[in-house]
This record gives sequence, C-alpha cells and structure tokens, in this order.
Amino acid sequence: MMSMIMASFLSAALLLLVPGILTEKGYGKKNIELTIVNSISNAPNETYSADIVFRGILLGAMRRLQQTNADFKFTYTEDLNYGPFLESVNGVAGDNAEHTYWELLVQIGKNGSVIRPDVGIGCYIPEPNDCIILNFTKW
Ligand code: B12
Ligand SMILES: *[C@@H]1O[C@H](CO)[C@@H](O)[C@H](O)[C@H]1NC(C)=O
Ligand SMILES: *[C@@H]1O[C@H](CO)[C@@H](O)[C@H](O)[C@H]1NC(C)=O
Ligand SMILES: *[C@@H]1O[C@H](CO)[C@@H](O)[C@H](O)[C@H]1NC(C)=O
Repeated sequence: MMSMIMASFLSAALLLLVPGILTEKGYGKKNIELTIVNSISNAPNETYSADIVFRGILLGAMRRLQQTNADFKFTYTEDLNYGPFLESVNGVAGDNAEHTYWELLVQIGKNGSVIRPDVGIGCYIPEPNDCIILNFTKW
C-alpha cells in the first residue's frame, strides 16, 4: 500500500518534471549558420545551416553537417595540448610554408559583431543563431 502511494507520488512528480526538463533552455536541436570565406582566393562564400544540440561543441555540428551534406568536408589534426586543429575545408588546406590557415570567427546573432574565439573548434560552444565564419587567411 505504502509503496503504491510512493509510486504514484513519484510518477506524478516525474510528470511535473519531464516537461520542464524537455523545455529547459532548448532541449533538442537548434540551428547555427556556417559560412566558408576564402579571403585569399576570393572564391565566393558558401553558407550552410547546421544543427547544434544544447551546449554542444562546434566540432560536433561540423561532423553532423559533414555526414548529412556531401558538399561540406573538413579535416583536422589532433594537437597534444589544444585538441582539434582545423586543417582543411572543402579541399582547401592551410599550409605552414605559405602561412595560411583556417581562422575561426563568430558573428554573434544576425547583425552582430564578429569575434575571434580564443579556443578552437573542439572547445567552442556556439549559441543558437550564431554565424560561424571559417576564414581562410594568412598569419
Ligand atoms: C602561433 C600560434 C598560432 C598560429 C600557428 C602557426 C604555426 N604553424 O606556427 C596560427 C595563426 C595558425 C594559430 C591559429 C589559431 N590559434 Co593559435 N596560437 C599560436 C601561439 C601564439 C603560439 C603557438 C606556438 O608557436 N607555440 C610554440 C610551438 C613550438 O609549440 P607547438 O605545440 O608546436 O605549437 C603549435 C600549436 O600551438 C598549434 N596551434 C596554434 N594555435 C592553435 C589553436 C588550436 C585550437 C590548436 C588545436 C592548435 C594550435 O600550432 C603550433 C605550431 O604547429 C599560441 C599562444 C602561445 N603563446 O602559446 C596560440 C594559441 C595556441 N592559439 C589559440 C587559438 C584559439 C587559435 C585559433 C583557434 C584562433 C582562431 N579563432 O582562429 C586558431 C586555430 C584555428 C584552427 N585552424 O583550428 C589559443 C588556443 C587556446 C585553446 N585552449 O584552444 C592560443 C593558446 C592563444 C590564445 N588565444 O590563448 N595559432
Ligand atoms: C563573405 O562573408 C563575409 C563574412 O560574413 C562577409 O564579410 C563578406 O562580405 C562576404 N563576401 C561576399 C562576396 O558575400
Ligand atoms: C542588417 O544589416 C543589413 C545591412 O547593413 C541591413 O540592410 C538590415 O536591415 C539589418 N538587419 C537588421 C535586422 O538589423
Ligand atoms: C578574414 O581575414 C582577412 C585577413 O586577415 C580579414 O581582412 C577579414 O576581415 C577576415 N574575414 C572576416 C569575415 O572577418
């Protein structure tokens, strides 16, 4: 008897909690925009829309985009200290001898300012509506 009361109390409590959990700051997938800019060749920009899970890392969104969109490809190397270093995007690779690399920039919100994150693709956590800019450039 006691355990039945407990059980119904617990399931009632769960019913109250679950909708809260599901709606808590966007359970499920949100969108970010990913713009590929080549500031060296001046090739036209390419823009993709990618899914991002709640507080997911940019690398995760890029991996899922690569799995679902045959036009988007990237490679990275693993740095001992800092993790994933973005090496190439759609066949264009950074080159130490030419001092070229893929710079990670983020435009905050739609018409917002552009920041240069102080972490790489494995650590950066985009906000929904962020526009990620991968800028092929020189150092
Ligand atoms: C030089 C430098 C660069 C050069 C490296 C060119 C080269 N081949 O020499 C360039 C311009 C490419 C670069 C790029 C970036 N960098 Co940098 N870079 C440095 C710096 C000033 C010195 C590194 C160095 O030469 N160390 C000495 C050598 C002997 O050691 P090393 O282990 O061989 O160094 C290598 C790694 O540091 C690696 N590397 C450099 N930057 C980054 C960034 C990431 C995320 C990774 C995985 C590896 C990596 O390249 C070096 C040469 O191969 C450090 C700050 C510092 N004072 O240490 C920041 C630093 C390592 N970079 C940093 C960042 C954030 C970036 C960028 C993500 C910036 C951006 N928003 O685009 C990009 C990487 C984007 C990508 N493609 O993934 C951060 C990393 C912090 C973190 N925890 O993620 C640091 C610590 C500076 C900071 N802001 O605090 N970087
Ligand atoms: C490409 O995108 C960048 C960053 O959003 C922007 O500054 C630039 O004007 C764009 N270039 C073209 C040709 O659309
Ligand atoms: C964003 O900027 C563009 C170009 O400057 C402008 O035409 C547009 O009205 C702006 N949009 C918003 C929502 O501010
Ligand atoms: C890309 O890098 C170039 C060279 O550093 C810079 O002038 C340009 O503003 C960057 N692109 C964007 C979209 O910020």
